[in-house]
Amino acid sequence: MTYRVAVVGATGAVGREMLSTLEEVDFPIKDIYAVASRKSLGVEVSFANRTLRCEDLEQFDFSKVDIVLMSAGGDVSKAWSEKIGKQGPIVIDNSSAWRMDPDVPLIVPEVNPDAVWDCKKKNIIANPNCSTIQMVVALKPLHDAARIKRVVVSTYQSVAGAGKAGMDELWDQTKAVYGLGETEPKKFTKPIAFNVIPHIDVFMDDGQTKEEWKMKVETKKILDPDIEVFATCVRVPVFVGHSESINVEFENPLDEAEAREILREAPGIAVVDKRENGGYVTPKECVGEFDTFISRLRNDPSVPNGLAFWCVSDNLRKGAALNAVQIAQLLDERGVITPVTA
Ligand code: 11C
Repeated sequence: MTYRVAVVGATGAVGREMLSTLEEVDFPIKDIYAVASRKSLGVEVSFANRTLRCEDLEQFDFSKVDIVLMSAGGDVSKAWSEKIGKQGPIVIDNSSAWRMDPDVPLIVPEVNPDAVWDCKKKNIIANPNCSTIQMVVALKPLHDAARIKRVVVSTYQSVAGAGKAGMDELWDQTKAVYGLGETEPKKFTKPIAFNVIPHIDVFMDDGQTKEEWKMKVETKKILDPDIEVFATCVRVPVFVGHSESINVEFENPLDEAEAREILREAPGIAVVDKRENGGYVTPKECVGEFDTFISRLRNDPSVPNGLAFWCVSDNLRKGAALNAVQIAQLLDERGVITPVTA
């Protein structure tokens, strides 16, 4: 079985990662199309050893594809995903537009693959927020073992989460320290170079930010509505790779040694936890990797059945493009779509 795939938002950081990840995992592709807004018409992007010319989203005939990987932002997705789904293909959308829609499954393949069948109502599957994805990959096997009651998480999120503009701003402000480049914050609210900013996405009425809210509601939808999550999300001057300090309170006892063994066996996870200088993973080392890395595992004796760990992942890969491509692989493995070209 081979599929006709369109990547919408193909010129963006995640769109390009989607194309390279499709190639890397050797997704069975019959035809591939790069689609973008009119201003990117004709822009060339690479796929395997080919060059694709971007086609105009407004003019593209979506009835000729089976799967659409969409990374064009929430507004474009709101305007287009449902219309595209009605033309036949399944849209795997990377924005927050559809995540909490009860008729749209929110999927991390290691955690809730069976939800894939729920995509038929709108032909849309939502890709979760990057900071949620890496956390639930780590929480799922632990929840199966000892039932999680509550999670307290603090994030250290890279500027790649804010797109190319975020990466450019860190680069420019860093150069400005040496007298080159701009210092003025544009994408972020305060200088990001040599600083940390405890604010991602908009503020909500209760004082939490939307990024913090997303970690809570998305974890409930993907993993278990009974799990309580409290998040503090922070932007740090790292180009790519989100890190998280996660504290978990379980219903039942789970020793750190048991947890380590469970995580070692779990899909999509690599445990690097040596309790010596450098025996842990930092975001720099996870760039380009597919796994979510777990380090610094230890019992947390300050609460009953507490466990703490450090969790790092490439936010453009597992946090976005790779998870979307793994959802496409799930559609293939489970036979959810039958391509016309089969
Ligand atoms: C960030 N997590 O690091 C965000 C980026 O809801 O898909 C992704 C936002 C989203 O800024």
